[in-house]
Amino acid sequence: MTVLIEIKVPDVGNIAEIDVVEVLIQPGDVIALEQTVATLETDKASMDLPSSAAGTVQQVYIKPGDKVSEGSLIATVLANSEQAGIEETVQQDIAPATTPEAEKVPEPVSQPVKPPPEPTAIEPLHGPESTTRIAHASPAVRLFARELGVDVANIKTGSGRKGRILKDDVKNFVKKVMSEAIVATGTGIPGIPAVDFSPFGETETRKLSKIKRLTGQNLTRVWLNLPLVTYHEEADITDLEAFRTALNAEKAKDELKITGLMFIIKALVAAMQQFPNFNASLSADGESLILKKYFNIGIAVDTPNGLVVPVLRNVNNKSINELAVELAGKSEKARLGKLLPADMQGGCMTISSLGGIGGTAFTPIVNAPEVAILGVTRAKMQPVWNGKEFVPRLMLPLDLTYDHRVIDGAEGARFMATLKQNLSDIRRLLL
Ligand code: CAO
Repeated sequence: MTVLIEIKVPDVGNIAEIDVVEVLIQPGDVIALEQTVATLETDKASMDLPSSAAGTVQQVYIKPGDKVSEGSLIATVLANSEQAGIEETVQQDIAPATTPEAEKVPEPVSQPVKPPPEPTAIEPLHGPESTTRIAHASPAVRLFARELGVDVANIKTGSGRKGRILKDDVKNFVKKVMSEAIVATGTGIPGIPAVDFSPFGETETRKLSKIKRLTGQNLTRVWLNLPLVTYHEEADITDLEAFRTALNAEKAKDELKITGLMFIIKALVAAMQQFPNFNASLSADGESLILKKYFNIGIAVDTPNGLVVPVLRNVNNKSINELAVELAGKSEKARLGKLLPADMQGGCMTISSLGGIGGTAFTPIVNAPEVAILGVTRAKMQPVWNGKEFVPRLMLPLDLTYDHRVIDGAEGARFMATLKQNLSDIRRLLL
């Protein structure tokens, strides 16, 4: 015996209007029990509406774009009562279909539509774009996406009808993310995409030196891990320069000349002695500060193969002349590529001096686990107001970059004020 079954919108909670996104059946279709007949969507969820009977579709009452609510008639299905697995009882409270086609068939019988699976809540959306965007995807596709850890809201366009997201779109999204991850820096930050420069002109590709590659990795790691602040200051080194020139004038022609850097090293160590936080490293867990009782200074040296940082040890116990000889030896070794790993270990703070080249200021990157680095650029004569008049003074620009987890802004400023005083009046180094 055949019966006419009405498929209606089941209880979906107190939702007044549900959008019909897709209708998947038409009159004459033979459908199976639980087969999806339509996809409905609220502003929070998307759901597939399953058929409550197997049989032949007689009439479809909805089209995409319609608004329906609980109890709305979706379709009628002519079913064999055994096939449909239902009791042949007519439900009085359900209005029969009134179309001529419906009138031709035996008395309509209905059965409460089996509720569809729990509506799939749209996952928390990520990114500025996705917060206002509702992804159109069936629960099956959403489930598939969830199994792969994909938030469908992050898939911008689907290849289905009206931009509907299909399984293939999820697969393609995963492929894209995976390929981007390969070029990423390892921090979840997308890498810089490869660019074909050939349309713009001739190019030549040169392999980076090992030093450059390793330095690059280290600098990137520091840049991404440390909250860095750079503070700029100027020291009046007019008197220091006069003293240095006089000292060098006393030296024999073949004797090693002293550059201002040796005084900067000494003045820096004196400031570190006064501010122990600068002679420290943060423990790996970030819970404690390891304070050092020795004063080793790394000096950034420019070599044909890239930047290296030999370390001058126990600077507090060495004279300016001794430091000059040691740095000359180590920078020569560095330029010849003959530094040993031990020559570059154990630094407490680093100086990067570009003064021999030029510059007015720059922002050096801390050589972690050290907590600060001092940058130096070219000293120049400037008019300085002494309270009565402008006088020409030799001013040295200094740049201090520090790890803000360890050094507070005020502490950084005080440290630099002390360094400035030490350089402006080197008699202070005797104190
Ligand atoms: N202001 C004015 N003149 C300066 C100066 C400054 N701040 N610093 C150096 N000079 C002068 C020196 O007095 C010297 O002058 P003379 O030729 O008249 O004697 C000349 O510049 C060259 O000095 P130098 O650079 O050879 O010597 P130094 O002791 O100052 O520096 C070293 C030694 C090894 C630090 C340096 O040679 C070097 O490699 N610097 C580059 C460091 C670098 O690349 N840092 C960048 C790292 S961050 O990416």
